[in-house]
Amino acid sequence: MRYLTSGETHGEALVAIIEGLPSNLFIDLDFINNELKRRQSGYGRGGRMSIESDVVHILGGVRNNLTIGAPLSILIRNLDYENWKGKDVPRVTRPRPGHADLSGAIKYDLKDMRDVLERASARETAARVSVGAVAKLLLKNFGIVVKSDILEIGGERDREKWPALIDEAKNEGDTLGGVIEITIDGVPIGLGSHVQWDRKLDALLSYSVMSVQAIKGVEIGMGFMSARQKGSSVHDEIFYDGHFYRKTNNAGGIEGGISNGMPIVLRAYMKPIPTLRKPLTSVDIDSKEEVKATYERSDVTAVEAAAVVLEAVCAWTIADEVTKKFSGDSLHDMIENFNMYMKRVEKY
Ligand code: EPS
Repeated sequence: MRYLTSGETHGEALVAIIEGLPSNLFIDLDFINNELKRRQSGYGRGGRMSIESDVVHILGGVRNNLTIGAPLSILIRNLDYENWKGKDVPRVTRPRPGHADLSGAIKYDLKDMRDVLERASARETAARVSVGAVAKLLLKNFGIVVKSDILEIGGERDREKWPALIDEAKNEGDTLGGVIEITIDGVPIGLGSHVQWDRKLDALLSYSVMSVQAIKGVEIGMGFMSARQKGSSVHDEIFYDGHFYRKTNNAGGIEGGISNGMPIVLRAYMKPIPTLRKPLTSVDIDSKEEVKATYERSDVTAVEAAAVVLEAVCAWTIADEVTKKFSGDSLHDMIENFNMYMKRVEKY
């Protein structure tokens, strides 16, 4: 499967096109819209979220709530567009450190960095959450469930302290990042492959995770800690009791680039949003003089939103692997292929 997104944060709409979905998949609009609602929530979000109320409009690929094998196109309107339409918005000439502003403007030879930030904005993740929601609907048929858990905000593990920490950052005109854990339950043995670099499941998931705005690191299972341990305390010993099983899951469900039947566990590290109300030092691209970076509006933290986005991109990657492994033009063909494979695995 493949998908593309299009659209700018204050443009008319965001659009996503998914190709390669099997036919006869039930497109549950309530579920998709609820995922979008989850992405919009969370303590520390900025003013934009009180303007938007994200809902999908399916433009193609579905009849009578079922996919027909054709590309699925999704549109999410930006309600804020009405407030920007036809307005003479000022040029952005003071790049924000940490954002795409400066590098994007130089790369594309744009004199107004608004042309960069409009697309670089994490608003684009609304489109990706809608795509991920469709992936989750597909995965449901194979008993695969993607969940997220926030482990840290602003370096703090105690969630009772998060609201106060977020308030403090807000008062200081600052922002906070965090750590998010994704768990994928029900993944069968055998997604991904050891035989080629671009088929390794851990690599594919990492690519998806790192493609999410503001994510700076990803680890799988014991992850970075495993570099500091001896092999005997890292690797998950193998047992047999009618079926193969493990007592530990330090591998995070992936060995040699292949899912091993244990839950897939990964953690993503998100940096603080680079749009600061108390801006950092920058340089004006016209005058070349030292200035403070642009600030219009932003979130103090979007870690809760990022958790939903990460679920979405991981769901996509797993769904893509499921469609490769149990390939079929109709969902029923895929389920038959899946059941046949699971029978073989059981007998191994
Ligand atoms: C976002 C919409 C944006 C920001 C945020 C994510 O709205 P606006 O720019 O109109 O305030 O709240 O964007 C960023 C964090 C960013 O770095 O660009 C959204 O819908 O998630």
